[in-house]
Order: sequence, then C-alpha cells, then structure tokens
Amino acid sequence: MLFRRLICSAAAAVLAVSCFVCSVSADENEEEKEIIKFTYDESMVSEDTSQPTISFDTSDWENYLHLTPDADLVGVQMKQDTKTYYQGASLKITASGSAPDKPFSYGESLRDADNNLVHPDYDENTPYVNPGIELRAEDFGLSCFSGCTISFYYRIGTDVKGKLMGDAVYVYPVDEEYAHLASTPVTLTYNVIDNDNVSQYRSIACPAAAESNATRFVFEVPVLSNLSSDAFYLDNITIRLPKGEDGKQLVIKNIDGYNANAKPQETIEGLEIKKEGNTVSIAEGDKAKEGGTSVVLIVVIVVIFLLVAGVVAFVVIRHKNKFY
Ligand SMILES: [Ca+2]
Repeated sequence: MLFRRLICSAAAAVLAVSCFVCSVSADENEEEKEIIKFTYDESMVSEDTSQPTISFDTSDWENYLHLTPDADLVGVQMKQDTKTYYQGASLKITASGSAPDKPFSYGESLRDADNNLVHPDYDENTPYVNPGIELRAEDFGLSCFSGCTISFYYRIGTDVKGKLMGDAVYVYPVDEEYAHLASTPVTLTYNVIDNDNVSQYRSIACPAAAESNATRFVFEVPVLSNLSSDAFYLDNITIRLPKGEDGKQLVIKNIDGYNANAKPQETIEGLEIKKEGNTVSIAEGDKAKEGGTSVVLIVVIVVIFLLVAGVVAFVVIRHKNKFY
C-alpha cells in the first residue's frame, strides 16, 4: 500500500514538473513572438499632410537621421545640401569606402546565374551587413513603425552605375536585430532612360507591414567599388500612420523647421525633358526614340500613299481599257 502511494506521489510530482516546464517553454515562445503594440504620441501627429515630417531645411534633421551600425564599413556619411534639393535644402549621402568582406542584405548577390558563389569568401551562412542610414521609431514618438508608410523624394548619384549592387539604394523596414520585414525592398535604381531619377528628384513610398515589429527604416548603400560622387539625396520625408478605424489619415508633423516658402522643384514624369546643365546622353536617347517614331510614321504614310496610288492607277487603266 505504501509502495503504491509512493509511486502515485512520484508520478504526480513528475506530472507537476513537466507541466511547469511546458508552461515555461510556452511562455518563452510567446515572449519570442510578442508583437509590439503600435502607439503614438498625440502631440507629434497632425492631419495636415502638406508638411513633410523631415524637410532637411534646418540643421534639426540631425536629431532624426542616423547612420546604421554598419555604415562605417563603406564610409557612409550624410550632410545637409543646399545646392541639390527638391525643396529648400536636402540631405546628401556619400560613401567613400570599397566593398566590405561580408555580403549585403540581399542574397541574390551571393550567387551568379549558374549558382556559383560570386565572392568565394562568403556564403549563405555569412552574416549580412546593412551599411547606410536609418530612421528610428522612437525619435517620432512611435512604439514601432508597424503599419506606417514613409514617403520621400530622392535623387540617385551620377556615378553609382556599376558601383552599387544592382545600381541601387535599397529601402526596407527592419526590427531591432535588423531582420528583414519585407520580402522585397523598395529599390531606388539608377535610371537615365525612361524614368530619370539622376538629374531630377522622384517620389516613392515604403510601407512597413502591420504587426511586423518594424522599429527602423534602413536606406542601404551597397557599395561595390569607390564612388567618385554622391550616392543619393533625400528630401521631404513624410511618415504616415496606419489609418484609424474612422479612416482618418494622421502623419508625424514637421519637426525640423520646414521652409514652406521654398519652391519645390518641378518633377517631370515619364521621359525626361532637358533642362540647362543636364547630361547629353539622356537627350540623345530621347531624340533617338523620337527619331524612331518619326521613321515608322513616314514609312506608314508612304505605304498608304503607294497603296492608294496603286488602286487609282489600276482603276484608271481599267477605265481606259473599256474605251480602247
Ligand atoms: Ca527640403
């Protein structure tokens, strides 16, 4: 009898311990998956979407843009620029270094089309690096960026072709460990042909998914070889909050002294129209396209003319034959 009691007590103890272990491990799992609840500081938001959150028009932008921890790997630096801007003044980002000995965030650079390693010293297990600049949610009174969208104006440097991976700067949300939270980044690709973003500013947006624990937006500068000029420019960044249940759109209001009187640059959609001082190659490309269109038009007109002339000649000959 005593023996049976001992067995039962031991079994109960084992059960209790195992339940405790299960609950601890379940708690740990829950802790790992804990989603940061989105909250915002009511004193920092506005319904007025006409003013950007960061304008770069005064020196106060320095409180809101940061270098990423990997920025030094490729010598990323940033400073206000009053010569090349969308409106008032902008932020110029440069990178003076060469390619680091670790891969950038995007895996496609690891292997070529034949699945061979592009760089023999690293593979999929090598830690990625994110050199560039970043926005941090806490600077804007936000618990996280989940559900937010940033929009901004940008211009790509004239010398990035072949010198940045994919000829591009990549924009994407990350969590505190710099884990990617977007399957594909927003790609600012050097383009002087059909959507010129080198001699003029363009606007684009980058969202962070809801409940994604996004706390930063990274602008990655994946340098492959030394840049002789600027990497890219930023102006007028606006942070939009997730739309409320009432459909109201709130933004983080301007916090760095927006110069509303400065005239925005004209942004030309589609094919670029020349302005004084721009590169000649783009103009030649445009002319070639226009020339190509003209040639096709002339050929069509000539063919129609020949067809009509042929029909007229045929009718006239038939008509003459009737009388002779
Ligand atoms: Ca500005």
